[in-house]
Amino acid sequence: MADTDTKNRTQTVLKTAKPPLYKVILVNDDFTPRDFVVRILKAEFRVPEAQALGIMLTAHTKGSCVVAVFTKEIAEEKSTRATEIARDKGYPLLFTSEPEE
Ligand code: TYC
Repeated sequence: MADTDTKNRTQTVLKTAKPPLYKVILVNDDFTPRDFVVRILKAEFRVPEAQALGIMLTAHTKGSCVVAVFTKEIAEEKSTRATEIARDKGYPLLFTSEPEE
């Protein structure tokens, strides 16, 4: 009888809420040396050399380039920190963050 019990039962399906993601964007300028941009991408975003070079060149030619995607807090922290390191060295280099579509 237990095997053929067809009574409706309520089932709760738990879904994990995904946090909204934010892009960190590298903005081009005319003053920051290319090798400094590559160095900061490697040091602060753990991007390998070849990829750092590609990101830097894309920002250089197109005006900006997405570096990586993180949760909001991490994206903001990382862009602020990388921008501050550049400021300390006297460069106008800018990292911003914005929500991913
Ligand atoms: N445009 C800079 C130069 O010619 C290099 C550069 C690249 C600066 C990317 C910022 O996001 C940047 N020295």
